[in-house]
Amino acid sequence: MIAQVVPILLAFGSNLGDRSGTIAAAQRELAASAGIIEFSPSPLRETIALTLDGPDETAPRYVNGVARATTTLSPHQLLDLLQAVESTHGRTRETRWGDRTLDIDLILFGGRVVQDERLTVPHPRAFERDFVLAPWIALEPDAVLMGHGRVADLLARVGDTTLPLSAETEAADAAVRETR
Ligand code: A4P
Ligand code: MG
Repeated sequence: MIAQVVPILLAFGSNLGDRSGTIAAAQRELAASAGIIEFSPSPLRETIALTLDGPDETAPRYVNGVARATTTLSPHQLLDLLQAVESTHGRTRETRWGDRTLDIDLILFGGRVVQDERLTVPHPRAFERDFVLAPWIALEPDAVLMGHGRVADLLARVGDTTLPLSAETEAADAAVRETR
């Protein structure tokens, strides 16, 4: 049987350590993984931490990006792979929406709807998050989020507070990289 190749959208976030280096390494690992065929990452953006109490300017800023890919994996096999890559990069889970070295979310899995105790796809909060929508539109200007419409319209509605990576961000991440 020939495995079906499904287009997916992944979202990456990091606000601890070498944020941009961690995301780039995770993307290289995923692109080279069995069951991942094509892989195209978006530019990265610097974003204000969204916590359970709302945006927190005092929390470490995130670096966020998305990637388009195609896969022959099932949604749950893909989630296992994403969580394995998160673990490789020191992801721990203490607080929901807490600071993290690496978070990888599955935003879309073809046109599939998945709803069980481990996985909700399409990602239920992507439509209201500038840190997902802004890098996505940079990669795919005509993107549509299943169930919510054009990404450009969604981003206009929520407002874009994301920034391009600054020289300071790149320098701070590089400084962490050198201490490894
Ligand atoms: N899970 C269910 N559906 C999915 C999916 N579509 N993709 C389950 C990935 N995982 C999914 O996730 C908790 C559980 O969600 C997983 O075990 C998986 O089975 P987690 O990564 O352990 O915890 P989390 O990320 O803290 O929780 P949650 O609710 O997924 O958080 P979000 O919605 O991902 O938000 N601020 C900025 N600026 N940038 C960010 O990237 N990210 C978050 C996390 C909060 N604030 C942020 C950012
Ligand atoms: Mg997550």
